[in-house]
Amino acid sequence: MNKNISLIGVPSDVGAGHRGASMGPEALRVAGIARELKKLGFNVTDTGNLFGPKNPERMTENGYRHLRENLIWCMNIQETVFHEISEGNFPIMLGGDHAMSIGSIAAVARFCHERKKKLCVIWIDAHSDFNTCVTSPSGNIHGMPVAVVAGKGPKELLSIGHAIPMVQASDIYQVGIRSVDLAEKQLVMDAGIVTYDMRRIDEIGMRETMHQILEEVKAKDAYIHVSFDVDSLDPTIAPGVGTTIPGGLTYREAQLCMEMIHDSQRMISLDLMEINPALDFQNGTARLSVELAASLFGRQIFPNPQKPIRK
Ligand SMILES: [Mn+2]
Repeated sequence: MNKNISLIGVPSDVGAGHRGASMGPEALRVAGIARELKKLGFNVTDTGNLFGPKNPERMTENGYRHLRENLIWCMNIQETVFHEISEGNFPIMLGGDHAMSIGSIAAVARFCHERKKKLCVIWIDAHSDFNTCVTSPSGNIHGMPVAVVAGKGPKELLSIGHAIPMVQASDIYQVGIRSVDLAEKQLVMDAGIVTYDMRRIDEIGMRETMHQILEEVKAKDAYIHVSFDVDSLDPTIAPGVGTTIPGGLTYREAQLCMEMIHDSQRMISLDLMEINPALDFQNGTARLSVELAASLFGRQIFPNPQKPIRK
């Protein structure tokens, strides 16, 4: 695994319905993200925060809220993440609302395209984030990034990528889903996104879920980008998010998910998104996110004492 990590703060909430995710990067820093990753032996550089438009709190226009502001943020993110990953660093985006992942995935997809490597995205979220301006009830762009990445969305956002789509829908794996708008559901199924919703996780367990995903990724010999929306976690353990949905991932389910992604040794980039300190209690949601990030970067209860269980 790449030993040089670059933290990239993205203090945006222009894509979200509630204000406050713009304070997420600082909450993650206060919770010790750099310190914990350094403990695991990584060289961590905090590149500071990117600049972008302030939240104008406008109404929806032509099906989108703040399209121009989202576009500027995502273009800046694309440029910086592409620079960092091309320099040989592992980019971690400290979000910020989830629309910003359009920028980071555009960058990582471009990087993989140039190196003739396949990219798979593991999208851990309560929501499918696959709305369009037609299906979205709110016009908030943080409900649309997966659709944009998979080639459906406004031409301005699509143009950030090296190609349309940036990532094939069949290379996007969703974990933790439990809230999908009715019309959005049809789009997700038509697109062919691989969805592990909460019922499927209940039935087969997180170990089998991640085993199936990672075996497919291995068969494709792909790199992995992890886009982690903290609202995938159960609200009882992660209340500091804009859109809490009951019935989410438990602490151990989330941690096992991260541990198994780490063991695959295929992850090249990460988004930590939608932490909203305005809705949190004593920064607990950011601290939990740091714990999970540590698991993604190899923190283990014991230093790999047993071989992983295989069927
Ligand atoms: Mn999301």
